[in-house]
Order: sequence, then structure tokens, then C-alpha cells
Amino acid sequence: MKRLEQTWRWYGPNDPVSLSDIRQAGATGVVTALHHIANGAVWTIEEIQKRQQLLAEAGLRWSVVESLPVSEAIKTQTGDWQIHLEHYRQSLQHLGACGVRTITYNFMPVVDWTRTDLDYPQPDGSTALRFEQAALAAFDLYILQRPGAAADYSEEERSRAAHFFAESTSETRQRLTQNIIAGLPGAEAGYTLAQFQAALDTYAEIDAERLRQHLLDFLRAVIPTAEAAGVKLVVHPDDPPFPILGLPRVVSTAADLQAIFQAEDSPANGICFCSGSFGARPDNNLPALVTMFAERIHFIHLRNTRRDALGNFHEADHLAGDTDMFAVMQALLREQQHRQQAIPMRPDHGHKMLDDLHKQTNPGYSAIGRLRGLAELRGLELGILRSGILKD
Ligand code: DNO
Repeated sequence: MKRLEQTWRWYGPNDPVSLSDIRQAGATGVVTALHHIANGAVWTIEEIQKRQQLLAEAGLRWSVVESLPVSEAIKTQTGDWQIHLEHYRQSLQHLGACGVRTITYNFMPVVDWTRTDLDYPQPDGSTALRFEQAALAAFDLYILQRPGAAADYSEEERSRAAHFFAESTSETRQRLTQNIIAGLPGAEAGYTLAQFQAALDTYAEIDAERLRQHLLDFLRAVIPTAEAAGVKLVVHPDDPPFPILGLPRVVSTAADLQAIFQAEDSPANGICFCSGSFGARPDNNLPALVTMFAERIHFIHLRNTRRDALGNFHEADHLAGDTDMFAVMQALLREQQHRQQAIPMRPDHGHKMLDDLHKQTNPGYSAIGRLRGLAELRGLELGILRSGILKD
């Protein structure tokens, strides 16, 4: 029976989690990026090989790029976007030439993933990441004071935001602001409040339909190069998978994915199946999504969320939460049995727990929380493979 490839995200030489830690966690592949190269610039063969060598010396391989960022210029089709597209194509060729064949990107405007609370206490003493609607709305309405923001919220949401703001200390407000505008780990851009509003303003004329068109234009420009270079591009879904701060979102649902794959029907046009991102929406049926888009899945993030009735969610233990991880893993392993190559999978995020609580960690990317996640997922995988259930 074929197993998934166990991988681990590493932020590079400054990551507090070392390559030796990663090996001890049982991963064989590393997911990383050349974070020191600016968005829109070319990843040279030399820089790619340097990173590969570093990993090889630790007994690991570079399985997946996460991410080769799509610049804001490309997303908005302004400024140097054509040059950035050319650079993107060159980077794809270079990665392919070096044998790094899976490349992740997202098409979220301005912000990458977004949370409002990075230390949400769990009953067991660990802490989790959380997204709270009232906190985001309070930031939007009272801290950023985005023009026109009020129209994006119901009266009830506005009153919850007012309450959140009135109750918050200046420290809470400051932390909330940092969490949103400074960028969580992996986000390639951070902003001041004024820069942030200016970045939002560049989307004033870009609604979902137009952003989707820009995404399809991007794919048309790069997919043929990806095919020729022997690499697969995988889009990471929006996180959270709904519009925030007045920005459009176009990679949140099955219909969104269908539009992407219909427009560029190439095996190089794939998806990073992120259970945590899709799972924050009650109308996304995750095992069904896996089955529907199985052959497009070239990279897997496994993580669980627990939602509440107000649209808030926090990151639950990997095998707890609203997503039936057993069913998701089963669907993924069914697909894996048809593949020659192992599909890279990584435990996405983890709680801050045990020693993590006393260390400096990248939010969501602590060593022990992810170690627990990977161990649980590996056990689940083995249990499913050995049970004979996939033969049905
Ligand atoms: C967060 C990550 C994202 C992801 C990018 C892909 O934990 O899943 O930052 O790497 O959106 O481009």
C-alpha cells in the first residue's frame, strides 16, 4: 500500500525549529521557500541549489516550495506585473531544472492567512490560533476605520464589534493590529496601518469576478511554462475562505476550484488541499472535495478547525474539530494508491504546548504541536492502510 510523503514546513536558517528537529519528527521532506528573495524577483539556480544542499546535508529533500509568491502587481495587474510574470516563469524553469517539482502559491489579495488571536487558551493548557469575527470587525471599523466598512457588516455584527472594541485594552488592540497587518509567518508582506489602507485601496475597482479573471490570466501566462519545466503549481485556498476587509476571495469553494481547472485544464494546474482552510466553511464538504478534485491534489495540509454559530473558528487538535479527518485521510489515500509518486503531506499548524509554551515560536509552527499532529496523522494513515478498508 502506498503512503503519503511526510513533510514539514521550514522557514529557513532562522527558523527556531532545526532541520535535525524535523528529521527527528519523522519527516523526510521539507517544505520551504527562499524568503530572502523579494516578491516578483527571480529565484536563481544558484540560490535554489544552495538551499537544496543545506537540506541534503541534513538528510532531507526539498519536496515542495511554499510559496513562490504571486506579487500584488500580478494580482492587481498594475505596475511591473508583466515583468513579474516573466520572472515567475523563469523561477519555475529554474526550480524544474533543479528537480523541485511542486510549487505552492495563493491568490489572496493584500493579506495571506489571517487570525485575530494567536494564543487562544485550550482547556488542556495548550494554546491555539483563532479567528474571531467581532475582533476582525472591530479592527476594520474602529482601528483601521476603513471607508465604507460599515456596509460590509450586519447591525448585529457591528454591535458585537463595538462591544469587543469597548472591552479591549490598548494592548489587545495593538496585538490585534499586529496580527492582521504585520503578516503571520509565511506572509511575504507586512504593512503599517497607512500602507495597509493604501494596499486595500488598490482593490477598489477589483471585485471577485475581476480578481478571478486576473487569476485565470496568471494561470494562462505560467501554466505552459510549468508544463514544459515539469513542475506542478498548486493553489492554496483562501484562509479564512470568505471575503474579509472588503477584499474579494476566489479560491474558497468547490465552484471556485472548478472555474480554475476548467479554464486551464492541465495536470500542471493543481491544488494544495488544505483541510484547515476549506474546513472553516460549513458548506464545504471536505471528503467530497477530495474525491471531486482528487487528481488535482499535489500537496496536502492537514489541520482541523472548530467553528461556532457566529462564524468564529479556532484550530482544534488534528483529529478533533469539525472535519472528519478519518474520512479525509481515507479519500486521500484512495487517490494515493493510483499514483506513482507519494503526495507530500504536512501537519499544518499545531498548538503551542509543553516546551513550545516557553520558547519563541512562529505562530502555528511550533515544534511539539506539529510533532503531535504529524504523529497522529501518521498513525491514522497506517491504521487505514492496514485495515483493508481501501479495498472496498
Ligand atoms: C499558513 C499557510 C499559508 C500558505 C500560503 C500559500 O499557514 O498555509 O501561508 O503557505 O497561503 O501561498
